[in-house]
Amino acid sequence: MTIEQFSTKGRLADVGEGITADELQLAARNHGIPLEALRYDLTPPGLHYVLVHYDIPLTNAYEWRLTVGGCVEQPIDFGLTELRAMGRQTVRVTLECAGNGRANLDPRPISQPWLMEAVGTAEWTGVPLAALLEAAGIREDAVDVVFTGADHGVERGVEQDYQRGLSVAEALDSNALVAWEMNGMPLPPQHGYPLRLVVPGWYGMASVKWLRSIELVDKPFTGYQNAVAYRIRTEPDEAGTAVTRIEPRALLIPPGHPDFMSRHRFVPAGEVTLQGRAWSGWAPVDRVEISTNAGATWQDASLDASSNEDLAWRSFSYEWQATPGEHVLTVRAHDKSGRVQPIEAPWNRGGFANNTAQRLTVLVQ
Ligand SMILES: Nc1nc2c(c(=O)[nH]1)N[C@H]1C(S)=C(S)[C@@H](COP(=O)(O)O)O[C@H]1N2
Ligand SMILES: [Mo]
Repeated sequence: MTIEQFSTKGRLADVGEGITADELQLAARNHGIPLEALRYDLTPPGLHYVLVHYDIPLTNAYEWRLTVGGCVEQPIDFGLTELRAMGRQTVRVTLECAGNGRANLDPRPISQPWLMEAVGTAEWTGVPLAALLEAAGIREDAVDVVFTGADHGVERGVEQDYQRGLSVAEALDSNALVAWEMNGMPLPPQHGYPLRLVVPGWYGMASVKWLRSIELVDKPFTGYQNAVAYRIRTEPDEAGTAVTRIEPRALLIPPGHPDFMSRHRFVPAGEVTLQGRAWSGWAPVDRVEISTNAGATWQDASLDASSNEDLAWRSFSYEWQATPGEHVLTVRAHDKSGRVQPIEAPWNRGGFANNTAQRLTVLVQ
């Protein structure tokens, strides 16, 4: 075997081709939120979605060093104790994988086969990234900031550390945090123990886990995860556009009870309170619409005002008079920037940023 053998372009499933063993292997490692766990304001860490490109590294908080270097006045490195002494801020953030929705696309991009469950909301505690950059002193020639994790692997024939870049302006203005706690506890291994970046509003790929280095560079960063992966393309060889912030999405907590195999829902007739969560990385969600007849007519759901914090999800609810028979429930989110979730989002080769509306078929008895 040679590394070159793995340097294939992203593949699309053939017509009628089912989930492959490679996709199943990814799906068994990288799990989504069980949709009923949308009931928690804060996702308990074991129920938060997980996405790991390579292996979860074995790490130790006592020995951990984070270096800040490159185009800075004074390179610094920090241990966990020093970072804790720099300040402490807690931010509620909804993270979503950029590949959420991919497995429902036709043709299906072969990769982690998310349906719509690659989301979770946590309170992350750490020090603002801006404070670390200011401590090191950003030099005039700095253009991008490169974040490197401790995990290492091969992706389409390219051996690499997991790395992502942000522009200096994005790094300073995004309220990003270098976090050591999730929901008041040390980060679990799969979520980046002992230290990770959290970039509120951005798709998950920006929030580098097992963060060991922050390097300011004087040219636009062209690493794999910025320039090759995470680009919206319709043709394999085009440069495409960068995946950045989270598009608006609403998800219903599936009502009633499920069939084990198909997860088809059974709901007793009468008054049913439909509930769910809606979020957007561009601006807070300010409206959620719901349809109980497959999109023929729409009503406004009521939004919970108390959860309208930052860019974290908001809960919504709607009282439905459920009549016997089969019904298709669907929801769509609007945000304060004027973005509206589409019923069907346009296709792209990576299956990125696809916020096609959820459709949930229920049998009312
Ligand atoms: N070091 C490192 N950071 C990473 C990843 C990774 O594979 N390695 N995956 C990214 C992707 S694609 C996503 S969606 C989020 C997932 O974060 P979570 O597993 O804490 O939900 O982590 C991001 N940060
Ligand atoms: Mo992701």
